[in-house]
Amino acid sequence: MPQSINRYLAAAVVCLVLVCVGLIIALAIVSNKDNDSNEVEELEPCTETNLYIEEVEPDNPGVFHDLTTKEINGLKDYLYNNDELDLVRPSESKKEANYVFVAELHIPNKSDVLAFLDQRAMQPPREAKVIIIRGKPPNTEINEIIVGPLPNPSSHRPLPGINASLPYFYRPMTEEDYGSVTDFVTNQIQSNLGDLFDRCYGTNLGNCGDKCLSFLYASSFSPASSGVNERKTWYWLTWDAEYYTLHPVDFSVLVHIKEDGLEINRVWFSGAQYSMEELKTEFQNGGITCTAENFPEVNKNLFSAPHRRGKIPETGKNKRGPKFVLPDGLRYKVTGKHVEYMNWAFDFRLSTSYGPQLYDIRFNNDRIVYELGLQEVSVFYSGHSPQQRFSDYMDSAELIGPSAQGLIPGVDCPDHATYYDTMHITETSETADKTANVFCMFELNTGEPLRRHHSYYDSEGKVYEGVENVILVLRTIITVVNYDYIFDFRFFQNGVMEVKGLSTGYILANAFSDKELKYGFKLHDKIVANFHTHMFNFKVDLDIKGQKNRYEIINVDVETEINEFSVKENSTYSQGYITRHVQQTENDAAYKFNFESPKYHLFYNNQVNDSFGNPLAYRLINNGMVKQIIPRGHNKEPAINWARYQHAVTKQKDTEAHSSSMYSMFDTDNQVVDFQGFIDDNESIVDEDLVLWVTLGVHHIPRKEDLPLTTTPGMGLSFYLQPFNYFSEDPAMASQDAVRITPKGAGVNVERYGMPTGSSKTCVPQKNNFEKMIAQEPDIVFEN
Ligand SMILES: *[C@@H]1O[C@H](CO)[C@@H](O)[C@H](O)[C@H]1NC(C)=O
Ligand SMILES: *[C@@H]1O[C@H](CO)[C@@H](O)[C@H](O)[C@H]1NC(C)=O
Ligand SMILES: *[C@@H]1O[C@H](CO)[C@@H](O)[C@H](O)[C@H]1NC(C)=O
Ligand SMILES: *[C@@H]1O[C@H](CO)[C@@H](O)[C@H](O)[C@H]1NC(C)=O
Ligand SMILES: *[C@@H]1O[C@H](CO)[C@@H](O)[C@H](O)[C@H]1NC(C)=O
Ligand SMILES: [Cu+2]
Repeated sequence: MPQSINRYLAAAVVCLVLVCVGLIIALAIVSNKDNDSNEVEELEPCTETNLYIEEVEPDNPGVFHDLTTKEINGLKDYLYNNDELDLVRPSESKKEANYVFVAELHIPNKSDVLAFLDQRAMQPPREAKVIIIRGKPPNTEINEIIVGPLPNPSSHRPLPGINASLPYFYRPMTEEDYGSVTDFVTNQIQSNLGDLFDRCYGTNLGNCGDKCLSFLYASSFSPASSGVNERKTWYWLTWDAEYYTLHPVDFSVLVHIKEDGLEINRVWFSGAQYSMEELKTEFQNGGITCTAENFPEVNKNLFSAPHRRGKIPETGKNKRGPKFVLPDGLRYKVTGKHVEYMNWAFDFRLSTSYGPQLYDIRFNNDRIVYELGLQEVSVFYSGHSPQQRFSDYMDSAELIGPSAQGLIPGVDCPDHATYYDTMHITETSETADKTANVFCMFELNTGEPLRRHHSYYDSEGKVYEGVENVILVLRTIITVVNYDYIFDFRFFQNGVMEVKGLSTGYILANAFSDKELKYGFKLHDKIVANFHTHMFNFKVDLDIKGQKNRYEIINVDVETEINEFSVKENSTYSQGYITRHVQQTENDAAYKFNFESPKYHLFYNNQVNDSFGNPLAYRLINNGMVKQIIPRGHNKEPAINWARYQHAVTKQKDTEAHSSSMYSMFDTDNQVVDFQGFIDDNESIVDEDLVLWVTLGVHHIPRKEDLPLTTTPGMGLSFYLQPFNYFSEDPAMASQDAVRITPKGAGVNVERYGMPTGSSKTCVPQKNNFEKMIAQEPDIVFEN
């Protein structure tokens, strides 16, 4: 199966790395063509570029490569032919049955991978991690097993490091929750309360044409909030209009999902809670007074639907914006999912459970990071109504990988990006589900210099030197119900790496009531949107000059000393100075930001110094910190206990592979993955293999401009890994993107290090046939 892409860039991409002025002029000329067609030459794409595109899946996939079709087929043969496992296939009924919830690549133990990569040992066997939900009575449970060797497995064993038998009610959101439970709730509620809906909403949940009320949204009610170890979910009633999270009505239902059936526990209606019978009786006795609300008027001006509206700004009217061109073709190379770009190299994949993961990130062939991956995305809401108040999500319960869908060229990623597909095996995939265009990669000219200095005056030497900041971006975007999260991995030519998260998509609104104003603003006639906090957690397994690393904090302290150079008597002078502290244990390294004491965070191997005695270090810079405001131990806070710290550093263990799990919605009594436990054993972290866990987040108080969609500016969160005395100078000194200008006689000399100035030829981007492609393959954009 062809892995990838650029199917729609006809032969490939084209021209220049940046928005070249010539091109903009050219486009302007092209757009005026009708008027002056005789005078305009036909412009051509700059180059036909060789794309290093993986056309076929590798026969012998590398150690980090996601499962191939051949391996998936072998895995399925093994699983479904194994009597002991006793599994039903995805297309069969899963009611009271055992089935595969997720299967994906199992990364071998780090020591085995490193022996293979660094010491020419054999490649460790390829294996799959399989999560099996065993719903067949009497012994219901959840198991995680490792199956191998692929492509023709012969055995399986429990995944080390977690309880081999997990309680059945821990299971994440399944097809059942979205399908049969929703059907049950809809039928029960409509048959008992249909008259109430007719009276109070002017429609109902049954024969309602295109003006329906539906249970389109659900929030799990964690045992931490319900007080019982049971699987319960709030189902929200909303108008079924674009977009439904902006059209809730003040009605929700708490459903208990038992092993032997479903039960409606509570109904919330118009600011009060009832049992279904109570509400029904009260309505029949005339105790409910209401005037019918109207279904939103659906047209292009509906506040919740993004259609272009408003006066078009005069400037730029009917003109397209700038586009990128690649004058000399791609400057990166992708083989399988292995990337080489300038001095950088890395591998990437999309984990079904956890989303984007990068491995073996090297600069100049020197490993900096062994593994860098998203672990969890959470959002915790506040509110008065129970459906809003208890909406605390750990998105891995929805599976992060399959939440990434086809990216749209030109908006999601620049036109010149290349795209990569993935495959997932979930409870619904009878065959391997290929998902197209889940990653894009592109070079980006940030439009800022990477460095520059301009000495204009004679006295300062008359020299200009600067470098364009051109970086490589690997991007994926996940959509979890209403929210969209853009994740970027950005590689700079000066050895810096950035991990960036941005949020957009629809906010989750709540039906307006005065009681909600404590938590948010009224944004439209019937809705209020409440305060909530988005958080992301990342694993960064740093290997700086080998695996024996230290974590050192540089404190910036303040001294006030006598100023013997002042003419004033007893004058003092205050200034900062630095002190260096190697962190000894995992508890020392669990970091909570304090504005009063500025710090640098360094990671290095104490055995590798430069000639001045400095360790060759990398530094963490976290520009996306957030404060966890829920007190420790309260309600669902333990489920994201990684958020207690802006970062933490633990000793690497294969059994501590991830900071979170897809069970974290329901497992608060006995967390399957308890990140705090990684720290609590308080192991030494001096000269050990260290893993850094970084939390990013943002407090979001929605405002009217979050309608219809939340916009990205101001929502960017990122952390950087920056070399700190690691190189002897800026490693981007080697970049050919530099310019140096010096005086030459009466004129100037422009040194471009062999690169043409770009003005020799005017060219346009390659034609993009994305729209033709999606006409033929619509499932790139929408489920079929
Ligand atoms: C991998 O490491 C875990 C934990 O140290 C251990 O239990 C397991 O046996 C190892 N597996 C292999 C294949 O070496
Ligand atoms: C494993 O899970 C079972 C319930 O399924 C529980 O009784 C047991 O205490 C758990 N063991 C550990 C070590 O957490
Ligand atoms: C300077 O410090 C000395 C010793 O503490 C003190 O005696 C003197 O009064 C101070 N002078 C002024 C101007 O504060
Ligand atoms: C590197 O420098 C540190 C002091 O910064 C010193 O403790 C260490 O022994 C040095 N390592 C080597 C291999 O010289
Ligand atoms: C962690 O270990 C260090 C060194 O043994 C000790 O000083 C510190 O008190 C321990 N912290 C906790 C919370 O146990
Ligand atoms: Cu938000």
